[in-house]
Amino acid sequence: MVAGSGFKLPTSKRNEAPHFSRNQISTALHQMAVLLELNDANVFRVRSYQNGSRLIGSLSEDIGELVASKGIYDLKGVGKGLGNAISRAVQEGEWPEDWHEIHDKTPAGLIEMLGIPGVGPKRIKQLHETLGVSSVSELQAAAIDNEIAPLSGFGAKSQAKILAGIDLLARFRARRRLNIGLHYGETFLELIRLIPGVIKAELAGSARRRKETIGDLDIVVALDENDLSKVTEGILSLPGIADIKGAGDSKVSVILDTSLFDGGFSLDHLDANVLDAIGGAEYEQLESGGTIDAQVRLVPEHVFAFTLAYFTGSKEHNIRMRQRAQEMGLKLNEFGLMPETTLTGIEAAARSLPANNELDIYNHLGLSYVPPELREDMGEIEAAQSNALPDLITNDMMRGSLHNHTVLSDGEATLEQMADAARKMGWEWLGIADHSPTLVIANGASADDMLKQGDKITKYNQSWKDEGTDFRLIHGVESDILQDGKLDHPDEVLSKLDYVVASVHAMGRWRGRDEQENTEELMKVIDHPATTVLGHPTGRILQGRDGYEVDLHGVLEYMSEYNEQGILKAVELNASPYRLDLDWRLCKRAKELNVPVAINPDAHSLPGLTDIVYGVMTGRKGWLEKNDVLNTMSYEQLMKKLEVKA
Ligand code: DGT
Ligand code: CA
Ligand code: ZN
Repeated sequence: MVAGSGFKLPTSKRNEAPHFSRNQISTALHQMAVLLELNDANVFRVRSYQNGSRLIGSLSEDIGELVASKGIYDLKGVGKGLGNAISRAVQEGEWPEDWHEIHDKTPAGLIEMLGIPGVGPKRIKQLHETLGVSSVSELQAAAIDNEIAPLSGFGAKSQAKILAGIDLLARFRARRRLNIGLHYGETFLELIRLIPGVIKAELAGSARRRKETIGDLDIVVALDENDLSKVTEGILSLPGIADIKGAGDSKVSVILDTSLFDGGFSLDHLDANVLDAIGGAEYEQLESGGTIDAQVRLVPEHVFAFTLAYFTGSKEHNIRMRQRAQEMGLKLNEFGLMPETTLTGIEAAARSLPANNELDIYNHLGLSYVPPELREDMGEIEAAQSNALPDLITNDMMRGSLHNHTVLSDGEATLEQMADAARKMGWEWLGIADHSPTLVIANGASADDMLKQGDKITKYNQSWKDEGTDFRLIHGVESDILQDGKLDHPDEVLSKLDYVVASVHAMGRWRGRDEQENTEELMKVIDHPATTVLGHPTGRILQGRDGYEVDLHGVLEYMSEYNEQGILKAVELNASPYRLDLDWRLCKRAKELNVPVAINPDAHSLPGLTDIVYGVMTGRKGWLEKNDVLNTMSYEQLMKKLEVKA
């Protein structure tokens, strides 16, 4: 079980004061405030815990010193009683008896209900008292039976919102987006690597394979067997562990929460449209209270490569690998690659062929090394047999990107700031494609303003050329796809631009239609002479909403005909970790069809540009090589390609 399966008062892992960190105290106070509210406590009391939590959470001083100096009593709103409780917790590691009581008596289901976006303690208390619901599933049943709408202060709208919130919570709990999973995984991994006795440690599982969403984290650690208990203890005392699910000889299972991160958790940059699609501010609340499971496997160094390969998966890839081993009279598992033996587990491993790294394992099986991203049984085994694996793109091959926004539409940074940031990333060119007028919510720019932006770009490019600076801006637009596959802006305006990213934004219309209608309309868009790039082709928001129905195979085939004639029709791989659209499974298809892929961060801010890394990860997963993507081209090469229009 993840997120919000109940509150717990922390127990001290130290022999001396301070027994708890600033974060732990702040969290305990916050949780107490919630429990008090659920239990009908006096509002002033609730507020003092809330205040205390906020004040302590934002302290710059050390909590131990603040308690020792009695400064804790000077914090505004922290009364004597609360000050005493905090002091005792920090100095002696003990919590007040009534804090324990309230934790014990509050049903875990009510706390679980707090995880539903938009449902606070007050409403939960009311729902619990009037309808007797004590869990998320009971609440869901009540909403479906229309029992919530008639309650005072609720209504049909609130009821629908509760159902939507339950749905969001369920999706959020099941899997987490790649960027979030990696944030937890890499932070935890770095801490594990610092533990004395750890020889090496790597991320495995779907995170290492760069899947678009992650179920749980898998980490493999190599150690000397004599250090096993020391390392296990070291892992269990790391920050960020909300709960320990198990700790055996070779495996530690924990639940991580956001206290893993120094300075807390923030969603940083997020385009408003995307945020809206994943639940708005309530989504942010979900993430900051989120958790993720992590499995850490502890193995002797000579077994490490086998365990890493096994837990990297995928399961489908492993099955193929095991079959291949069998055909060679060998047995492959997480402990080794052995001639058939009756021994099992780690004992059998003593008979294993040696492997210092995964390359050795692949070579034993007559295969070339398969990069983790490709291990999905999507043809990689066959390719590894005949030395035909792709030479995958890397971050440092990227020379620019085409789809980015400025303050002219809904971006946060100016043209100058975006150009500057792109140059600092080592890029040679940057494409600016602000929104078109129909997209009012994204402050779409008028033709006039956009053409003025173009004049500015021409001027900057000239001055960079004059001073010998190897950087250029490229001027495009993100044109909304309108009714009947028409583009936003008159043709004569579009023809003045270097390129056009054509994107679906009116998702309602597209999601209300069938696959064939949508596919045909996209083909019309492709036919438009101005269309250069098909933006976020399905409109999906990972963990937010499904894309509209469309036959992308058909669309890609259609695009390939244009490319065959030398007319560029590229497909976007939107690099935002919320989209990763074109899906990696279809990147491979685009490559086979010679449809160029444009990896686009769709940046709405300076940090947004760095999302390119998720596009590169996904592109690698989709088998993309240097010549398959536009981002690896020089400015001159790209401009030459953009000049040819139908
Ligand atoms: P996830 O966590 O759902 O995002 O996906 P994975 O791929 O991380 O899957 P997970 O965590 O269940 O297991 C990690 C790897 O362990 C998986 O990719 C392959 C390996 N593995 C797990 N169970 C099996 C199994 O039953 N058979 C085989 N061959 N491999 C398995
Ligand atoms: Ca996993
Ligand atoms: Zn955009």
